[in-house]
Amino acid sequence: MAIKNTILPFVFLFLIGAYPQATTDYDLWLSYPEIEDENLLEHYRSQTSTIAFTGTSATIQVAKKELQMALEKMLGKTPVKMDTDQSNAALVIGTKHQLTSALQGMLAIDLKHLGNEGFVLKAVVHKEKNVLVLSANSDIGLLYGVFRLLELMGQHRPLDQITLVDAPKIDLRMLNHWDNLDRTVERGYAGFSIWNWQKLPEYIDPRYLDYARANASIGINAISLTNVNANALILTPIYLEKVQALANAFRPYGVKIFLTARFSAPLEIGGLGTADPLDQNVREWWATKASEIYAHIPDFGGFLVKANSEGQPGPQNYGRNHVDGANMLAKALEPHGGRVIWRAFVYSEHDAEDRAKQAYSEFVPYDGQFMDNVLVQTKNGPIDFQPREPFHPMFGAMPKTSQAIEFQITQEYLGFSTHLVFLPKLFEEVLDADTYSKGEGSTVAKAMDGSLYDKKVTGMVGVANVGTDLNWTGHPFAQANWYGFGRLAWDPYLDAETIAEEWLRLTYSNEASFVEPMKELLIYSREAVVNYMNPLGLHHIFDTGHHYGPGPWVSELGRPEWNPTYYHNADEHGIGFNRTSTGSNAIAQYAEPLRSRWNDPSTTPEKYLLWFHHLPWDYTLKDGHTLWDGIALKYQEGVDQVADMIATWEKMAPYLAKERHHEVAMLLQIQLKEAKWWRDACLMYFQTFSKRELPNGVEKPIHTLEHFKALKFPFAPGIRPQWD
Ligand code: BDP
Repeated sequence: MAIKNTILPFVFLFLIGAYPQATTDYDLWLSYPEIEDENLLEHYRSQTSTIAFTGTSATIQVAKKELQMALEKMLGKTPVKMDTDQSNAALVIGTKHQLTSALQGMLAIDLKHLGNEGFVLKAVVHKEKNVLVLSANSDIGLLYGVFRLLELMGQHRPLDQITLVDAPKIDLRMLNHWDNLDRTVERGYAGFSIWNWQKLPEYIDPRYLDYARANASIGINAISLTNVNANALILTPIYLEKVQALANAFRPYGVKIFLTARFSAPLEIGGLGTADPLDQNVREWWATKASEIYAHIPDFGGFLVKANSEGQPGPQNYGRNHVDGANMLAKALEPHGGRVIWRAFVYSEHDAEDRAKQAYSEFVPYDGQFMDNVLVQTKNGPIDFQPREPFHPMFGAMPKTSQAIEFQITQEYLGFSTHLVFLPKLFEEVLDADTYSKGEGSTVAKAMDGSLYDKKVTGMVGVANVGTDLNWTGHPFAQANWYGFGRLAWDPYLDAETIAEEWLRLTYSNEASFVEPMKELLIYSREAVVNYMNPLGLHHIFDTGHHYGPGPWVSELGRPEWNPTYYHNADEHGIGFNRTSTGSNAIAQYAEPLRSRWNDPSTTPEKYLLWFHHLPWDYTLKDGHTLWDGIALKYQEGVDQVADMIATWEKMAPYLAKERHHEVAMLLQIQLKEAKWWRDACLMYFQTFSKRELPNGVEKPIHTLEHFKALKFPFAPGIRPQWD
């Protein structure tokens, strides 16, 4: 009894002490903290003192609820009331046709250019009063506008002079979940899949709605639910009912559902003897399947397909090609307005060609042959979501094909959910890269948004990093990567700094003395991980299978291109992959002047040096160091940058609750330990070839190379249960 009495209050205090912190992380960038600045409060209160918000659709109800909740939290105002009387309102929200003609006139903006998803937010003076008008062509445009208004307020931005006209530049802004039906997540580091298939369709986890809210708040309008290494069961009636329930839940938020289609589904669940795309029965089977899906989900987005890639079935199993496969599915979806997203992530162990060249070689000749409702989805770089890769040469090289660019938000090759790495910096680098495909200024962003070549449909895709973890993404700062992906998919010309600032202000604090140093930290966090994992263009030197930690020595895997030794080619003469005209000639897949520039190490940016060149250990870098010293110093720089991150974070303690601060502090310590692991393991291994001492300034390793080689992680998270 006595024991109970002393422990219980302690447990209780612990719970109430810990819970608010946890819920804050759950709230993502939508926590809407109370505004304390009196002037700002007054400004926002008067600008929202009376609200006219017209409309009753499910989307409008969602928008109203969000507005109400956020204003009550930020302005401490209860309750926030809304009606439809625009004559006296301080904030007027309505589609173009719902606005009074006086207000329509005052907007003086042709809403036609906003399309179906854009919005305008404008401060006008109406009847001698400041009125804020939010308008759009559709309810979903209004929902996006409401979120943006709230985000501006969350960042303490003034509204009295505002004229913000904004519309997404990319049609399909999509997350790909790599979630399996057993709820494991391939390359997922934030717990299990948030899709609770067993309780669906009846049970709609409130988390689904928060997930949809978060996506809508950054403009994400499509998701594929299941792993690209697909299971055909998702297309069976019992699962389609569950998918329908999710589609119904997400519809008000403007989020469309796609499913991954296993190419061999007609065999596995259809009872057919073949999945040959030119077989009439197969074609009919898919057409019937498409109709069945649309009967459940009238606005179904379509299929995402990984075919003839890493052992997945595909048209080539039947002597057909990617066009045959993609167009067969496209035909089945066409009558319903659906799309096929066909992945270009292909490489073959039977092809001795440089893996970096294979997708281009295979797909570019098909330009112009895909149906209009097909998008070819291509990873940002030619290998596989490495910390740094040059852009994929397919961007800009298929003018007659709709293309989607695929980024990985989950950090398979970037330290899982333990390392703080701000990925918008990586995304920005790729989007800003000049392909020169139509002369100077032909950036990847322009190739993607249809401004360079007329595209039927445009897309940007991110492999999701969310799971059942209380904070969604494992690392609280990994939320910034979800946020930043959405913002860039909406506008691929945004810069990473702007995004970092927005996210920091919304998630943590508006204090300049917090925002400025933390923004700097976020920006260099990406270069830090490149430095301590894969400096100077090194790539794919991760330990095998799980990709956790370094494994540059791995050389015995079944497929040559799964071995790190294939990529770094270290030997006594030097290191790097010769992709020049004297090597694999991958540079020929890039337009001039890149081709010539990257053919010569002296004109290749050093960040890509060993991607394109095999160079001697004493090759002289731009700063005068030998290549060996330069590599070693980069590894050390990466470690030092993590130490700097820790020092900066220490100083941030006053700005956030203790538990929240401590959580990130602990994660940063793991990051430091792992950065040193990368440095020491890679340098000791490469040293066996370079036979050179570590330069001054590089810490001496405390373990042996054998120690690192012997490390095994059979239970590392995110690994595929089996390669089928
Ligand atoms: C690789 C992952 C693997 C994925 C594959 C893909 O290791 O799990 O299935 O990409 O994108 O990076 O299909």
